[in-house]
Amino acid sequence: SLNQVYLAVDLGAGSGRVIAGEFDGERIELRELNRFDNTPVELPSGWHWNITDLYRNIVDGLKKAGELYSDRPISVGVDTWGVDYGLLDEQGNLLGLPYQYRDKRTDGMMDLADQIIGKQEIYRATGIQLMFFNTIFQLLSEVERKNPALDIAADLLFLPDLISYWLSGVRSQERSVVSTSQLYNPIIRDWDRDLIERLGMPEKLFKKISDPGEELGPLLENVAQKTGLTKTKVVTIAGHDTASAVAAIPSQEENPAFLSSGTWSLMGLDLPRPNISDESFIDAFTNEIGVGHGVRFLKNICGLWLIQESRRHWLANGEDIPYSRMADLASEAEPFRSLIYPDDPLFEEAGRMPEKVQAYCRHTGQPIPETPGQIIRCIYESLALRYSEVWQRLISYVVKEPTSLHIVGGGCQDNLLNQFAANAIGITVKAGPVEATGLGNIITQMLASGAIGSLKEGRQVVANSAQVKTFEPQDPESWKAAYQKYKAVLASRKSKNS
Ligand code: LFR
Repeated sequence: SLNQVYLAVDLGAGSGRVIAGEFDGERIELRELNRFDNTPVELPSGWHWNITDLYRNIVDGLKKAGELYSDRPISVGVDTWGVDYGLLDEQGNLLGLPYQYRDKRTDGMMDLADQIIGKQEIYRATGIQLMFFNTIFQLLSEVERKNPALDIAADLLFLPDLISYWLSGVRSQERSVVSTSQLYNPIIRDWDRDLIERLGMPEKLFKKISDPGEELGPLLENVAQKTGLTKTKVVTIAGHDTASAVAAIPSQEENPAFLSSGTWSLMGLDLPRPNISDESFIDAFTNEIGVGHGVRFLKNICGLWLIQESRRHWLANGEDIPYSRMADLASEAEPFRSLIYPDDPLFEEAGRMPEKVQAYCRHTGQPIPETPGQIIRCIYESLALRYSEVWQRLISYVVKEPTSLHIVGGGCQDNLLNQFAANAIGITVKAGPVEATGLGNIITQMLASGAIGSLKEGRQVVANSAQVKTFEPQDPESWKAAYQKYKAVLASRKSKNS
């Protein structure tokens, strides 16, 4: 019987992993080969990813694959978060450490781009919601400060492209992650040369775009030697992690609704073509590109970032609260005591998250959450209410309201948050798979190898492979009342800020 092995490298903003997927013709069985923290570093130049440490961990994971499977793995694909990139000179030398997207060098850049081009025009060209960290604003800051790296750069590689280059020696710009740059036009299916030129960016950096499922080449000699993976090919997949996660929604519906839950909560619909209108601009919905030009019509919601950062803060102050314990603490706390708007700019930057939550509550005249349990509960409930708010806008774009919401990714292990999401939205939540991104990465490699014939088939394989848990909405009256309270808090924040 069939027994194929594929390898997936999946880097998230909080942690990375290398996994193997064994495909038996029906199901994929996953095996984690290496898991490691991803901790950015602050240098005098700003916040950067520790990219060489990540790379070393990736090679360690591949070594493990070689030990387990010798030269059997067919291919390896790399996905990471979006928007971030490295610049390379002609010889392939990296010109400076890639920046972490929350680095403050983008301050003021959205306003500048607004003056040069206009926000709505940028949206019309790209279909991407304007977020301060998009590549367009990062690069504009480099243009503005006349970073000499731009003069000698021959290539701009997004992080999945960069890792794939280090593994294969082949440089490419893959479409899904390219689409997160906000310099890509999904209608003409190419870079928006007009935007690039008007913003003074070096045009030579924007090359022919590759698609998910293309072969880049064998592993470079040094990697093949170290790992024993002498026959494994590096292929492009949907290098943007969210694109890979959405490829793996375990559904046979045409336009399933999803919430990809990790550092971010990405809520949206899988659509066949972009939906770019004045309305979607005002609602700030994005149109990112997936496998086979599929469109993720979604909005970024500040997701478990608030929880991750709170945990990090408590840990630094000597209190280690594991994620598993957090849900218990939250369940014991009083419901709907205080609420926040999770996407308030106050929470964008790293650091002192519990204090920021308290400050928000103080500012809006609510009881101040004191204990970790109260703070976590406040974050969970507020997130769920924000989900509901975004959902109501989202479904206004489709004729037929989806009958369920698929929550996938690491965050779907959180049963309490899944239940709150079902309650707040009033819809059936289907939670799983946890490793959607890795599975989406692998089924795209299976498309490339010919093991499956379509994305739909791939989703069936995922459905065969994954554990999916269902959550039905409960307690509609309290959640309706809570939603009113949430809206009142938002209004009070607004009036106090203006
Ligand atoms: C999730 C994600 C989001 C993107 C954000 C920044 O990991 O890729 O889709 O908006 O990170 O790149």
